[in-house]
Amino acid sequence: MLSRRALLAGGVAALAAPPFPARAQNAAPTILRLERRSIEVNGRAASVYGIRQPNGTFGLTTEVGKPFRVRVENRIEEPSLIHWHGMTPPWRQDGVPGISGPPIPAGGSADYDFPLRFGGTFWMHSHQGLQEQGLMAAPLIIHDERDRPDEQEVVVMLADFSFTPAEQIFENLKKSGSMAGMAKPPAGAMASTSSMKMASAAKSKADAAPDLNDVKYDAFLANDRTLADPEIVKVEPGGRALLRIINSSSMSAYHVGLGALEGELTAVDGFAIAPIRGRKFPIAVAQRLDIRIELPPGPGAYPVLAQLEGERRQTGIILAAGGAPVSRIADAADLASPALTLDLERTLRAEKSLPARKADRVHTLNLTGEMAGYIWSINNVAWNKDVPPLPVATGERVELVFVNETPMPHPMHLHGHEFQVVEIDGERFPGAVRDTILVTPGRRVVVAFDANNPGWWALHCHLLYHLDAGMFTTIKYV
Ligand SMILES: [Cu+2]
Repeated sequence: MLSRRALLAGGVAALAAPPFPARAQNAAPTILRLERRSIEVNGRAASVYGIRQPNGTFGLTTEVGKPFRVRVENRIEEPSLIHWHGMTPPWRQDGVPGISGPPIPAGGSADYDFPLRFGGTFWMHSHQGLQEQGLMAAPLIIHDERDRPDEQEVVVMLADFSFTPAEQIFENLKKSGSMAGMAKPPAGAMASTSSMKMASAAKSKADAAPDLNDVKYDAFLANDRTLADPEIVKVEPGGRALLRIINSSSMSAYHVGLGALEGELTAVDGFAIAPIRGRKFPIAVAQRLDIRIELPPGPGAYPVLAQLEGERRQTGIILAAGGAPVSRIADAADLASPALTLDLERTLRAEKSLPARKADRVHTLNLTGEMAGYIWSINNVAWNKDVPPLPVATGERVELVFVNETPMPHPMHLHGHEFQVVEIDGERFPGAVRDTILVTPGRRVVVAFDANNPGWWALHCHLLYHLDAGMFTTIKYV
C-alpha cells in the first residue's frame, strides 16, 4: 500500500474525514453531486453539468484497496445515472439506466460501495440520454504502487463542446446523416451521400479516407478551458510529472502532443504497458493515457496539446516551470492531423497479460450502420430492449471480434471487465489490457476477457450519438 502523500494537483479532499475516528467500514461515503454550473467558452457563458464533491472537487481521487463508497446526489432537474468507466463493480452499481438499474430521479440519491481491484486513471460520466455532451463527466483517479512520491500528478480532461443542445445535434445528424449541416466534409474525403449504404461499401473503403468528426463543435476543452485561456500548471524545473489524460469527449479523438518534451507512455485505460517513449500519442473517445515526463532544468513553458484527428483544431494545457513566461498558443495547428490508426496499438504490450488460455466462446460483432437516418448498429441490429444479450457463462474466457464495416472509426467499450487486445487484422499478440479499443474502418480487432463478474453488461461504441443511435448491445450471465 502506498503511503499517503501530499497531492500536488487537483486537491485531495477525496477522502472525507469523519468528525470522529471511525472504523473504515463506517466511514461516511464521499458525496458526489450532479449539478448545473456555468463556464465560459469563447467569451460566452455556457450552462453545463458537473460532478463535484461538496467542497468543489471534481470527481474523486482515491486509493486501490479502499472501498469505492460514494453517494451520488442528483441536483439537476432531470433523471441521471453515473457510470464508473473502467471499474468492475457488481453489475447493479454500473450506472447504465435500463440495464443496471433505474436512473436517479431529480432530487434523489444513490449509494455505491464496492472494492477497488486496481488503480489507475479512470473517469465517471452520465450514461443517461445525451448528458455526457453537456460535460456530465469527471476524473476518477485511483492511486496505487505505481505512483511516485516525487512526481506531480496533472490530470487533463479533454472534451468537445457545442452551444447547440445535444438533442438538437442528434436531430440534425438524423435528419441529414453524417454529412449534416453540423459537419463539414473531412479534408480530402470524397463527399459521401446521405443515402450511402455503409455496410456494402465497407471492405473496399478500408483504406480510403475515413469519415471523421460528424459533429462540428464550437470548442475543444482541456479542464473546461480553451487555448484562448488555458489552464497553466506550475511544475518544478527538473521535476517529474505524470500526465493523466482522459478523453471525456462525446465524439472526438485526438493526437496528444508533448511538443519539445519526450514522454513515456506507461499505461492505457489505467493498465500498465511496457513503457513507450514518444512525443505524440493517439487517444480515442473514452480512453486514457498515463504519460510520465521529466522537465528540463531551468524555466520553461511546455504546452501539452490535443489536436483533433483529421483537423487543425486543438486544445490543451501549459506546464510552466520556474516562472517562465507563457505565450498564447493558437487553437489551430498549422497542418491538419491524420486520422488515428492502430499503429501504436499494435506495439503496446501489457505489463500483466491475461493468463494464456484458449477462448471458450467467441462473439463476432460486425460494426454496421447506415448514413441515411443516422442508424448505427451491431450485426445490423440497432439496439432496442428486445435485442437478446450475447450469451456468456461464468468462468469462460471470451473473445470479442470487432469487424468495422463502416467508414467511421468506433471506440468500443465493454462494461464491468478489463480486456486484453489479442489480435489486429489476423496478427496475434499480447497487447494492452484496457476497457476501450478503437476499431478503425475496415479493421478487425479481437479482445479477450475473463467472464469473472456475473451480471448484465453494456458493450457499445463510445461515440455518444452512435451509442444512442443503436451501436450498443449487452452480454449477460447472471
Ligand atoms: Cu461508433
